[in-house]
Formats: sequence, structure tokens, C-alpha cells
Amino acid sequence: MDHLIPRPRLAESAPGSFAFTPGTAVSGPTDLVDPVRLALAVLDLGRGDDASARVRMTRDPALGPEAYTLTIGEDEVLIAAGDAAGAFYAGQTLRQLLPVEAFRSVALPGTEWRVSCGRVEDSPAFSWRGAHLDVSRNFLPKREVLRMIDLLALHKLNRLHLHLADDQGWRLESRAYPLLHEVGSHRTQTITSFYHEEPTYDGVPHGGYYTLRDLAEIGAYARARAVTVVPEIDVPGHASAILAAYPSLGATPGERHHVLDRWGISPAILAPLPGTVDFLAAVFDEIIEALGEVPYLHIGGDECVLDAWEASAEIRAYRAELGLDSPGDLHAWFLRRLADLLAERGTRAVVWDEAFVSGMLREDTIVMPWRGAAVGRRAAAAGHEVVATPVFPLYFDYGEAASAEEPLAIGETITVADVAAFEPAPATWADAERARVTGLQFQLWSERIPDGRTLDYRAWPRGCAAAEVSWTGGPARPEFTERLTRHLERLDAFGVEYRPLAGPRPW
Ligand code: TNX
Repeated sequence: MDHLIPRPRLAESAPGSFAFTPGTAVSGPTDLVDPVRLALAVLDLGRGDDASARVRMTRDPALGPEAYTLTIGEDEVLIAAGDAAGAFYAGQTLRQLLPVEAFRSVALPGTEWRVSCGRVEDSPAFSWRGAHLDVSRNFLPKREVLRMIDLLALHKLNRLHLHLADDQGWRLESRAYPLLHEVGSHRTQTITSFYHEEPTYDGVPHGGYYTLRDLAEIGAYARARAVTVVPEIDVPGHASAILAAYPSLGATPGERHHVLDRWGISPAILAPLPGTVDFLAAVFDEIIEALGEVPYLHIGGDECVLDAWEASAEIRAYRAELGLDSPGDLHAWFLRRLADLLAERGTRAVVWDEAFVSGMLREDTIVMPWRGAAVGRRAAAAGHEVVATPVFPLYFDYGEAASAEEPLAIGETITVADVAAFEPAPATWADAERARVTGLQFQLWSERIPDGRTLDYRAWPRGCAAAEVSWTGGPARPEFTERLTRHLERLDAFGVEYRPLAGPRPW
């Protein structure tokens, strides 16, 4: 009971233990039984009725979303949950209580599948416990995304924000606008440098995209594991890949674009005109159709260079027609227009903090303050839901130590301890502001994450600390490190090439 990650609200041990045997079955409502069997897939538990089953599930509507209670006796395990997510998390807790062998992909012979008796009462402090995966800068094949979902799920993280479009690549099939994937999904040169180094091109082409069926699969796979996929189409900046495919959507008529072959901020920008809105509406519709349900869609809004809007007589005239004073207001207006369009489809918009201009956005738009707490606080004060995403300490593309032994990172240094000490809703804020912070999300920008192995190294164990903070609500307690040390054995069994606490791997 004392080595769970994230730490449950309440856990107490009791004498004795419960043994899973080949015949152990689970009973209860199907929508609760299935998630538990999935979380404990390694045990291949059967489905049973109340008379035969030794793991019994009941629905308890008094328990809030994602909450569960788990009572382990010597003869039976009782689980109560209010929803499928709560049931799934009860299963994940049981999995952590089992020997680390429960984190392998199959049960190896000779393992004793025993858990100590006790009771857990658990529920999350924050509803948004996320990871952001940039699949634009370096494409990650579908199998890596599915594996990431498995890893999020075992840490009770529940949002996968997929950054599907940026200057360096568009990563989704489009039937309405096929040049997006045909042209926008690849570049001819691999980029091996970042801001503070000279570009060094190795001439190796890079590309890849998910089909709409892949996206549907990713969404369904995530949903079964209590993870919501939050797709992002970053506009109106970060749009070179879109413009390479459809230059007429750009702010500068006649300008030719290519999928960007360097990192950084590009001056290329979409025109904020009705034609662009129609184009994006069609893309959103394809995404919503593929995923089925899309409660949140991220529309970006970060790092926009608005010069081309001011240089265009047409865009200036449009802004005057709308009665807007500045390009910044037009930027917020454009994103609001997209958010309205999403609202008609039952989807809430999420934006990076540059899109937040007080009074311009829809109030139900979620703001991600990546530039720090001050802007997050202003957005919360203005009535927006806020998900904490500050560079420090939640940019996991930053390295953990300044050392030549470490793989190349964007910057340094963000340690596990930095993440564990993070407070998403600082005590110094007003209660109303704090109440609007619904969670946190760590960012894995992929300029320097070329593959799944590097992803493992960057994401874990800092992701474990983010899970701890987002589930428990506050900075981790000092004993977190001991729990984490044991938890890493689980990640070893799973096959995660995380960064060891003691320092870099020697390869
Ligand atoms: C800033 S954060 C960006 C990304 C980069 C990242 C690198 C944000 C909304 N924009 O485009 O990938 O820094 O750390």
C-alpha cells in the first residue's frame, strides 16, 4: 500500500493476502467489469456471476467521476466505482499492488499473483492530467502513440494532447483536402539542430501521417483506457505545412511555402478570412467524424507573427469591417470564430495563452498558459478554465541535467524534483482563480525527440511526478522518491527506457 504512484487519497493495509488463480473471475456491470479486466489483462481474468466471482464490482453513484474504492480481503476483492474510469483505476491500483511481473506483457510461469489485504479510497484532485505529444516535428508511428496511451493509463493520466500540425509537418489524412497529407506530411531534410546551433542538414527525408482510421483507432484505444485524445491543429501561425499544401490560404497572396526544414518560429501565417474558417471547419469535421466524440479540440494560437496581416490590404480592410483595433484583436477574434464553430459541434476549444485576450475569447475556451503562471492567473480571473502547462517545470523536451552524456535537449534543466514540487494552483491566488485550474499537462515537443526510445527517456520518470501532482493536487511529499524508486521496477518490467534517477544511461 505504501508504494503506489500516484499516491491514493487513503490506503490502509490489513493482515493477510488475496491470491489470484487461473479461475479468478470478475462480476458486476459490464461497463465496470471490462475496464478492470483490461487494466489487469496480464492475469486474463474471466467474467463471472456474483456466486462464482471473487472480484466483485458495484456501481456507486455517490462516487464522483474517476473515483473508486477497493477492498481486498483474503477471499474476495470488492470494487466500487461511479464510472468506467473509476473502475479502470481500481484495476490499475490492483496491478501496482501485484508483483512487478504484472507489468510484463504476459504472465510468466512461477509468479505468485498475490496482493496484501487492505482498503483504498481514491479520487483525483484534478480532472485534467495530461501529456502533450508533438508528432509534427518528428513523426511518431501509431504504435508509439498506442504505447504512450498504455503508459499514461498506468499512471492514471487521462488526456493525450496530440499536436498534429505545425510548420514542420501535417500528420493526418484529409479526404476533403488531400494535399495536406500528400504534400504537408513530409520534408526533404532532417533537421538536427535547434535555436542555438547552426543548422546541420543530413539530407534524410522525414515524414509520416495517420490515416483517419488510425485516428479513430487511437481514439478508441485511448477511450477504453480512460484517456481522452485532444487533437490539435495549430493555427493561424505554425502553419507552413498547411501553406505548402494550400498556399492560397496564406496571408500573402502568391507566396510559395514549403514544409519547414528548420526549427523555430516562422513568419508564415494563415489569412484570418472566411475561406480559412471554412477550410478549418471541414478539417474539424473530419477529425470529429473519425474520433466519434471530441470533447476538446486545441486550435493553437501560439507564436504568431502578425506582420503579414498588416501588410495585406484585404486583411486590414476585413479587420476594419469587424471593428477590431489591432492585429492582436483580430488574432483573438479569429480563434473565437473557430471556437464558436466547434461549440456548434459540441466541442470545447483549447488554446495556448497568446490567444487569451481578456474579453475576446469564448468564456468556455480552455487556456494553456505555457509562458508561466502570471498569464494563467489572468485567464482564470477572466473566467477561463486553465490547464497549467508552464515551460518550467512541464516542458519535458528540456533536459534533466547539463551534461555531454545526456541526449541533446532543447534546454536545461528540469528535474524530477522540480516536477514533484510543482503547484498547479498556487496558494497565493484567489480561491475563484484556483478553482478554475483544472489540472496540468506536460509537454513533449519533439524537435529533439526523434524516436520512441528518446520519448521514453524524456517522458519518464518526470511523467510519474506529474501524475503524482495532478492526482493528489499538490506538491509531492518527500517520501515520493522512495515510492518512485520502487515504481521504476514496474517501468523496467514494462520495458520503458526511462532516465535513471542516478544519471544518464551510458548509451
Ligand atoms: C515553444 S510552447 C513552442 C513550440 C516549441 C517549444 C520548444 C508553444 C506553444 N510553442 O512550438 O516546440 O517551444 O520547447
